[in-house]
Amino acid sequence: SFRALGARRVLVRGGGTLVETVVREAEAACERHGGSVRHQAHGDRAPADSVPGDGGSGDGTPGDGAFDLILALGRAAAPSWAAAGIERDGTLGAEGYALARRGGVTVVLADEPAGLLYGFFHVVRLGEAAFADAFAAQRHEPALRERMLDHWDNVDVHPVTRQVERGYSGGSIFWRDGVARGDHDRVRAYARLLAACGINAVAVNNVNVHATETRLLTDRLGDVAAIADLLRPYGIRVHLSVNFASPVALGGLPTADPLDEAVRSWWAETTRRVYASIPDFGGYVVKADSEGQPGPFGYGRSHAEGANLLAEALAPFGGTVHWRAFVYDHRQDWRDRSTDRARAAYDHFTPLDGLFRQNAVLQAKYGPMDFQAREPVSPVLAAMPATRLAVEFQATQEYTGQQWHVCYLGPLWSEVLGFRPWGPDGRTVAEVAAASGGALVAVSNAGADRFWTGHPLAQANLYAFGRLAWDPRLDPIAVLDEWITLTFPGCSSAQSEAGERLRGTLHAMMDESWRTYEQYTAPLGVGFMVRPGHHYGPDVDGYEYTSWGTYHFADRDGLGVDRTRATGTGFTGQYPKPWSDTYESLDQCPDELLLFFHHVPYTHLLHNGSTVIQHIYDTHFSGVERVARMRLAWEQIEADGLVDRDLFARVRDRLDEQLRCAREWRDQINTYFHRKSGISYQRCADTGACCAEERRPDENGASHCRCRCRRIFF
Ligand code: BDP
Repeated sequence: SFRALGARRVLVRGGGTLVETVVREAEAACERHGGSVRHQAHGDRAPADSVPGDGGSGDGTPGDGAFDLILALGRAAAPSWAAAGIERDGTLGAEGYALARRGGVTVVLADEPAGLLYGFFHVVRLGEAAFADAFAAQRHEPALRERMLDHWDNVDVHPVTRQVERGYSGGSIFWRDGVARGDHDRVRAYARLLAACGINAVAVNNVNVHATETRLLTDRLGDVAAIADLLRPYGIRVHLSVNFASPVALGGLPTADPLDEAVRSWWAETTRRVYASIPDFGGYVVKADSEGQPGPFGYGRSHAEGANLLAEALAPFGGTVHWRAFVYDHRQDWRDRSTDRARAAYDHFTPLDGLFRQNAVLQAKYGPMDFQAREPVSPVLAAMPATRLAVEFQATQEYTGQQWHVCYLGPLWSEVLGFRPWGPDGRTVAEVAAASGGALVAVSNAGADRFWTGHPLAQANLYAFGRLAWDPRLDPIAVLDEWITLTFPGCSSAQSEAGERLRGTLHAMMDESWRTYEQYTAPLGVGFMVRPGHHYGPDVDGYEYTSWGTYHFADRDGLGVDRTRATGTGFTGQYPKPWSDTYESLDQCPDELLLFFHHVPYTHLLHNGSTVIQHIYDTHFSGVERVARMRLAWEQIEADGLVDRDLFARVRDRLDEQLRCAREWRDQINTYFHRKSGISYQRCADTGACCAEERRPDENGASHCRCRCRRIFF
């Protein structure tokens, strides 16, 4: 929901589609409450009575003016700069804005329309605080110029992956049963939601491009253009996932070889037609030579040659190709430990650094495997200095509870974005992506569901993704707090105890929910102990003897994947120092990634003082306890009546399922490793109690056993 601006008097200066959006949004936010919006579409100056300062002391400082909020664009903003006390030094960029409050007037200034829109949403975020005390000018510009959501939506209902591949939000916003859904209000509302989060690009179809989806590029292009028309007023550009073999599938050519002249002309002409109907089309997304999708390898060509083919077609129109780095052999032999899926993206792509065209962006998942709850950061992101890079997250919770489990991913993403591959003095991943001219991308978690995301609390992931893409340095818990305030008006309207209780409950449930999920699922970074196919719930050996390259190698003596240079797959060597050495070293490797990098005995001692086996037992007990506490906490806020009844019930039902599923994880994982290792669960030597139940938090938020065994819990 958007907090109303109350009975404000708003002036919007400037013209064009996005400014009209600001006018409409401002009207919706304040008119209902007796406020008013005045729009001056043309001209450099406002009438004297409407400019702060003009109605004031006459010395150029803002007077009380006729408006509470002025949003002014470009030349039309000129009178407001000085009046608001904002230095006009340099430009604000395509999406930036300046914001100040002085003399009782809040002013948003931008050089370009998108900046005005984002500035407006900033005011909405601030709520009453935007109109309280004066504050000095602030400038805001996004760190990443492209902040994109990829929808894995099918147009047809696919026999296996259904309407939305890995979709947990009740169908697609755009498509239903083979045709465009045509629900324009819904798409418009979605655009508004995304713009308010800071997102400016959307790919509207699945990266696995099936038959009907392939045709979106040509005879079904009208459907895409219709979506583009609805997203455009909110500053969002449409992108399309395309099938690399389109020249064959659609053009009737005998080949899709990227070096073939006829293929190049086909892409050039097809792309020209796309731009004829969607002039601000963003570009293509391509999954090639991956999990059965066609690609340049089929023609003996490199991925740079493949990406450049499409980049060349898009270049005249300012479009970009997002080329996914998710390329690996999904038909491996599990007995052959010399192949390692984690190595694949680096091995394929780093030799191509510098060979991609300027409008090609290499899009790499944040980890080397596949969106697990815990993975090291992909080494590709530190090894392609001459390539534009996009970091890909998964807002849809394929491996993190499928929107049945509360799992706030802000802290995970923030860790990835803040990771420094070259050590404490080097750049962060976010800085690398930004400096390369790259992007931040997430697989969308939104759908036709009335709460957008199936689990209402999963909306926080959508919001956090947009906010962190705008500013990766934001504290994810502060971002969550923003989302809580915007989403549950009861938290802010009531300075009441009940409002504070609700806010506290949501934080208690969500702040640590990613770590809680990690606790009761696959341990210490090993990943993938999920049921094959749909990936929900535990199956320790589900993928162990398959061809997917996702193994834990547990036997009677120990578990984990040896990825060291000394004795393993050599994956640690793909990192620069210091991390290549840190991960290589059994002593230095962080506990949470131990089993990703090392095969160790069950009795291996962790830095936290526990053995691997005891840690597995303890975290699984404690993870379930935490979910039980979440469930209880939610139940307790019902009586306050600050949460919509349907929303309350939806969350409660999902917490029931989360608790059931967490117990299932605990019981299967703990039983499995008890049987494999033959080592029993250690009760506390002093009290005989279960340590997991006997915790005492220290000042760092870690919990210690009350007794002298000094076990630490996360
Ligand atoms: C995996 C998903 C699969 C996607 C693939 C991808 O299981 O559905 O197609 O990633 O990213 O996580 O292409």
